[in-house]
Amino acid sequence: MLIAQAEVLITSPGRNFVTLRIRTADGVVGYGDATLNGRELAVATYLSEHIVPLLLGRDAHLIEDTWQLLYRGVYWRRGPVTMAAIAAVDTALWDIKAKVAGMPLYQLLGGRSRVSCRVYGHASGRDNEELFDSIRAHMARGFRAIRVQTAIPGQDSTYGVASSSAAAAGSDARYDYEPARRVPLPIEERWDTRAYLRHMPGVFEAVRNEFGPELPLLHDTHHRLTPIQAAKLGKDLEPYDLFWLEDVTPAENQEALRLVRRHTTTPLAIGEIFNTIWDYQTLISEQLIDYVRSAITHAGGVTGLKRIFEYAAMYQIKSGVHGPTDISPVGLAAAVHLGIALHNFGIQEYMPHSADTHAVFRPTYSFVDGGLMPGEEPGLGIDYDDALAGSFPYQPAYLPVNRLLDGTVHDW
Ligand code: CS2
Ligand code: MG
Repeated sequence: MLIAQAEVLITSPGRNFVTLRIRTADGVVGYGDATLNGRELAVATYLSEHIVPLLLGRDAHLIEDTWQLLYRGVYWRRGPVTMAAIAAVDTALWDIKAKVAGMPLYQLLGGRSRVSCRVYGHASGRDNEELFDSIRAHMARGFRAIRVQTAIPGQDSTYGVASSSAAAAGSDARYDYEPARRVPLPIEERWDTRAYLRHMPGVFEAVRNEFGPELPLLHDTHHRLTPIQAAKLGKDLEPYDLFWLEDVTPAENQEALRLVRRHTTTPLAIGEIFNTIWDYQTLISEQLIDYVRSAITHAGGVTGLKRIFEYAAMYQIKSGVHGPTDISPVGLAAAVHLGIALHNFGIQEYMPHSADTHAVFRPTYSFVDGGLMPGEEPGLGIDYDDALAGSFPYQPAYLPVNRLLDGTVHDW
């Protein structure tokens, strides 16, 4: 099972995706997602210049050894670029191993632990009326758990809020707040923490009054609060029984979550920008969080993420895998295979990709009754269309930056 070829594929069907394709000497092909939103070419170059030469001629079956070689063997370890590159290699090798075994990947990961992976969708609105319409539109499309984001009065644009009703409902202009924008320089947004903290409890009260107590509701703070502000928000939202409150602080300082935890019983989710198990060491061992948010694409692949979840399971912490549109269908497929097998699965984020993206990657997972089901064919269930991908050339794009009202750069 020697590796004969490894290609870095870049396409932009509405947004940029970086994919690694590994081919063995006897023609088995595996795919891995290496997309790092807004910094795509850094990972592509890391792969093509530094990793592909190491792969050629290696045994494709050596998944753990390859992971360790690319992690320990380069001296410079961790970081989003390195870990996304390792993730792509690792995922492609799992895809190959499952194809050779003649099984869908989840069978190699231990087999089914559940019927499907429950997901949550993104609803948003510039006011409550638009937000309610967006929640209804998501429920009509089959979502049974909803993330709620809303504009903050007095702010021109807010993270997570679509710029039109159609986008908020999840049309094909869907989720326009999410992709890195195709602009020569990052767009600048403004942020007022006090206005945000005042506004959010009333929004959740209105949503609960309209939709009742059952619907699981989530909210993303996108790293913007200090620990004491986060503690206040968690406390203020307790009456509305959130499924989780996400990324309340930047959490590079894991100990910050001790303070938040002491003040609130609102469940906490964190980690979409983390990339190794070490980023979670204090958070997990001190039970400061309830859900682990890393993605296969950013945290070292199936091998890296499985290791984090098994550690989390010892502390009754569950998975809540990051699944915005910047995780390609390859990364999402891998998450669904892992999620169906994992004992401590919690929920999966799901922002459906555009029709063009589906046409390029041809994923075989399906969205049924509020959950994602993996495909049943051997491997991950991805079949990349080179000709179509080639018709969507890479376009430079930047995520926005965020400034406080006085101009200070803040976390986006
Ligand atoms: C977001 C992310 O899905 C989420 O919870 O926080 O979509 C994040 O904005 C993007 O991954 C940035 O690339
Ligand atoms: Mg998030």
